[in-house]
Amino acid sequence: MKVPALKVPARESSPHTATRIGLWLGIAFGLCFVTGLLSHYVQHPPGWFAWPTRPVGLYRITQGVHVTSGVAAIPLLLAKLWTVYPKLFARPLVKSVPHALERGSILVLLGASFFELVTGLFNATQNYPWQFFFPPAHHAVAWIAVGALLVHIAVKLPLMRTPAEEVRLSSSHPGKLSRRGFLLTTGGAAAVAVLATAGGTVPWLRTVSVLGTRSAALPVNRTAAAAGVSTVDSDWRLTVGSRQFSRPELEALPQTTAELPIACVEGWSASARWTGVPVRDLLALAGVEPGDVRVESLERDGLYRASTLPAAHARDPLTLLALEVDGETLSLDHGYPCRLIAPSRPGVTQTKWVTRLEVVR
Ligand SMILES: Nc1nc2c(c(=O)[nH]1)N[C@H]1C(S)=C(S)[C@@H](COP(=O)(O)O)O[C@H]1N2
Ligand SMILES: [Mo]
Repeated sequence: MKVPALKVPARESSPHTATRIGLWLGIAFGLCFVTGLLSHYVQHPPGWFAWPTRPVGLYRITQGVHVTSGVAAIPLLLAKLWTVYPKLFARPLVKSVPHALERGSILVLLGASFFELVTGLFNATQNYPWQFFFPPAHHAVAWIAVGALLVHIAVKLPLMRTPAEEVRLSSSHPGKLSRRGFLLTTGGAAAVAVLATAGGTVPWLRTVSVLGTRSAALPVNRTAAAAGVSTVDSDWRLTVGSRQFSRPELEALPQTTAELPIACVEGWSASARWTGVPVRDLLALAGVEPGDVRVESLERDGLYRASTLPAAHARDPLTLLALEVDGETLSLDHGYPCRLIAPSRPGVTQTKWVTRLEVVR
């Protein structure tokens, strides 16, 4: 349909602004989706997936991008909605098949996007109302959102190439929002999002440092008390294959010290200087060939009581069974008597209170 171009008053939000925001939103969604998928595959690696052990802060970077792009997408999505909302209620509701597709895709896209951004935000603020349900749901709905986004873009692409149409749609906005007012709205929403993730959460949560909190100390994710590891018996031993090591025996082995981050999936990360025995040395001492290594903790039944170290990480000389952090014996909360710390791994897999290493494959 050919529509004559209309003059857009200078104060009105221009199609240029709407397209710009759409583009930024697309970039934020793209970054968030790709880094989210990476995080999913790192935690549940399919056979074809290999995650490098270097740089040591790789997961810290990808997950930081994931959480930041997700938080940034919230005000961008609201801004995008603001620029197009009259269209959402335009009649007739359905004009043609492509039009119905476009409307349907927008509805799905909006629902899925809000679900992702809101549940993600809750998770980033260390709220766990979805303890068991969150990761698979967040992952599945991401695919739905991306599917709807692709349909939306495919249907919209011919339209985007017709400036007249864009101008007509945009100039029908009744709000007569100035560019300045619009930017203020977007900025205000961004500030709210940032406050909700960082400042707003700190007073509610005693035990953890959250996204945006620049605390020098290393946060504790799950305390020993919460994990039910209140004391460690003096007869504690680390079992590696058929060998057993007491803590003094581990201390007597050659130690490696490395600066490595803990990068929690929820977005916070902190670097520390860890000292301990490389896992590959322990496997060698026990006479077992390195492979994927199951790491078990003293914890009875927590979600993260055990993890599996991929073979590449098990072989890496910086993958440690740490005994000390920043020159001090590990505290019980940080995983005493020993905890796993490996380069470029999600925090959930940095198992604390380790009791057994077993090559599983
Ligand atoms: N056994 C055990 N280890 C665990 C966890 C857990 O719940 N149980 N939480 C993990 C998570 S989610 C993170 S982010 C890191 C945090 O380590 P920290 O508490 O020493 O900072 O520990 C990991 N190790
Ligand atoms: Mo975590």
